[in-house]
Amino acid sequence: MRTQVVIIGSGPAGLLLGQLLHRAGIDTIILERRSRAYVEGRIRAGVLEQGTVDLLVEAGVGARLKAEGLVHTGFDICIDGTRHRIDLEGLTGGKTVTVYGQTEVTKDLINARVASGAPLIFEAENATLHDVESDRPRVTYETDGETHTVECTAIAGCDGFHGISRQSIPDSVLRTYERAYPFGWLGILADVPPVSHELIYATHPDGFALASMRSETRSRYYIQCPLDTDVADWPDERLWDVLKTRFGADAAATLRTGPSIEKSVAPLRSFVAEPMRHGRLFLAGDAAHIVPPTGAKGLNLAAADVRILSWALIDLFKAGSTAGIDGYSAACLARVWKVQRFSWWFSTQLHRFDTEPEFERRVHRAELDYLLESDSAQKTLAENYVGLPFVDPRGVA
Ligand code: RFL
Ligand code: PHB
Repeated sequence: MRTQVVIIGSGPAGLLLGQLLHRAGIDTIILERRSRAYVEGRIRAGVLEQGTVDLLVEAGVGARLKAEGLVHTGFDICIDGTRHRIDLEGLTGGKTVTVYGQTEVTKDLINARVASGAPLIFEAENATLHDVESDRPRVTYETDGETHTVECTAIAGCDGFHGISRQSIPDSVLRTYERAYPFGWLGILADVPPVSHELIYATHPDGFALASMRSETRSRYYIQCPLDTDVADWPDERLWDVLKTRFGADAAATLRTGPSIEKSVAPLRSFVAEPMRHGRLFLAGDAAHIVPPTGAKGLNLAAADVRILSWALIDLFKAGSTAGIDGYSAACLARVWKVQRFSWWFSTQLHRFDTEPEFERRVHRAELDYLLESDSAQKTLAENYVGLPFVDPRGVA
C-alpha cells in the first residue's frame, strides 16, 4: 500500500489533519489503536478558542459546533467562596471562547472522514515506524493478526502522550522538559443544569475546583485530588459536598446534583518534546506536549500544530517546497512555550500545594488580589485564555 501521509492516532489532532489534507487533495491513511466507540466515548476538553473554532469551520466540520456550541464572554474566579468575573470580551476587544465538548469535535471529524471515504483504520495494532530519516518512510501495523505495510512520504505522529511516534526519535536528538504536579483532577459529568451560565475556577484552602459544562443541561465539574485517588472512594454525594464547599455558599445554594454519568481521575503534567520533527516524522498535539488542563489549552494547542503542519505538507506536495516542513518545529514551539507558561501560571495560582512554604502561599494570594484589582493583569489573563494571536510562519497576514 502507498499513500502520501500516514497519520498515527485519531484524536482531534490526527482527525483534523486528515480532514484538512483531504480537502487539499492529499491522500492520507489514519491508523488508530482503539475502537471507534472508545475514541468517541472519551470525555476530555470542553473549551475552544476562537482560532480553533475558525479552523474547524474552515475544515468543513463547523455546522453542529456553530449550532450547538455555547459562546462564553467571560468566566468567574472564585477565591475562598467569593466570585469575581473576568470579562473576556471586554478585556480582549471582543474575543470569546466556545464551550463544545472534545467528544463532539471528535464525532464530527469521524463522521466527515467516513463520509469522505478516506481510510480510517480502527483497532490497528502494533503500528511501527520505519526509515523516518529517509524520504520514503514506511509504517507497519496489524489488524486481525495480519501485518500490513504502508509506504509514504511523511508520517504525522498524532498519537497522544502515550503513543509510539515520539519514541521513534533517537534519544541523541530528542530533548524533553517536564514538570509533574503533586495532584490530579477528579472529574464528574452529570445531566443537571450548570451551577452558573459561565465557568467558575475556584481556589479554596482545601484545593482547586472547576465548574464547567457541555450544554445547558449537562454539567462537568472537577476537584483537585491526591494522585492516588480511587474513584471507588468517591460516591457522588461526597463529590457534590466537596464542590459545594469549594464554590462557596451562593453557589452551594443553587448547585444541582444528580447521578454521575462519568467519573475519572487525570494527573496534571507540563511536558514538551523538542524538536517536533525528525526526518519525515512530524509530531503534533499531545504526542509532543502536555499542559495541565487549568487553562483549557491542550486541544487548542493540538489544533494550532495541525494548522501549521497542514500548511507545511500542502507546500511540500503541491509546490515541492520543503520550507514549511523545515520550519515546522520552530513555528510550533514558539507558541507551545507561551502556552506552557500560561497553563503553568494559572495552575500554580489556583491549586493548593501542600508542601508550599507559607511565604509563597501568601505571595500567591497577593498575586490573586492584584489580579482582581488590576486591569492590566486581567488583560494578560484574558488574552491568553481566549488564545494568543496566531503568527503565520509563512509571513502571510
Ligand atoms: P489524543 O486525544 O490523546 O489522541 C491520540 C490518539 O492516538 C491514539 N493512539 C494510537 N493510535 C495508533 N497507534 C498507537 N500506538 C497509538 N497510541 C495512541 C489514541 O488512542 C488516541 O485516539 O491526542 P491529540 O489528538 O493530540 O489531542 C489532544 C487533546 O486530546 C488534549 O490535549 C485535551 O483533551 C486536553 N484537555 C483540554 N484541552 C483543551 O483545549 N481544553 C480543555 O478544556 C481541556 N480539558 C483536557 C481537559 C484533558 C483532560 N484529561 C483527561 C487529560 C480536561 C481533562 C480532564
Ligand atoms: C472542561 O469542561 O472539561 C474543562 C473546561 C475548562 C478547563 C478544563 C476543562 O480549563
